[in-house]
Amino acid sequence: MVFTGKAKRAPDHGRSRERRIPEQDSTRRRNPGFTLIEVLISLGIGMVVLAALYAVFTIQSKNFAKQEQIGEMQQIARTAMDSMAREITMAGYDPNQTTPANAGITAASATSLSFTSDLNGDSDTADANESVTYAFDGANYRITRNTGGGAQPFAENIQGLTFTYYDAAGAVTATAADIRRIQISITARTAKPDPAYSANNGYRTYTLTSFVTPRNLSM
Ligand SMILES: [Ca+2]
Repeated sequence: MVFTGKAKRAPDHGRSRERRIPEQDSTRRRNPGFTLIEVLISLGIGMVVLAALYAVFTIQSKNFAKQEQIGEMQQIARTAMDSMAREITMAGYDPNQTTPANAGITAASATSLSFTSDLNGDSDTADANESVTYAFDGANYRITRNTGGGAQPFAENIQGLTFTYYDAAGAVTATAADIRRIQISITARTAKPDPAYSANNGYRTYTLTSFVTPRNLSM
């Protein structure tokens, strides 16, 4: 009987525990989720974070586009300078001295240079690329190259091209026959204006200067 009595009490303890669980559930029901204000605040914070991320992305995107434009501009200037300097170095090349082609500089101004060479050594300057004119086309922002078939675009997005000529004594000269050394100055500009850049109507520029001494001109 004693055992039975204890046995009856044990289930009682079990019931009292079972009663606590529903009490805990009812406590949870008092906080069923987020209130409207909490949701609105969370959304507001989310929007602020998104706006900040978008701002950072926009700045980086603009910066990348700017760097890309600057890189392209510098590349154009360097390529144009390399190519021009290499060809101008050949001005006056006249290998057949028995019957010379009389190659040399034929016209020289601040924005244009014409020269001849006898590249194939047949005593004339009438073959391909033997008579060349480089000129600045300011209206179209480009350098043109003319080998007899008309001026062709040589480099685009160019804001300036300046030739300066020096004689054997190192003095500036305008006489074609006296020219021994040529200074080439190319100013390239970005393909598109940047609204964030106030100078020069938004076009950034890059200037390259190089000296060429065509050794055949002294002969
Ligand atoms: Ca020739």
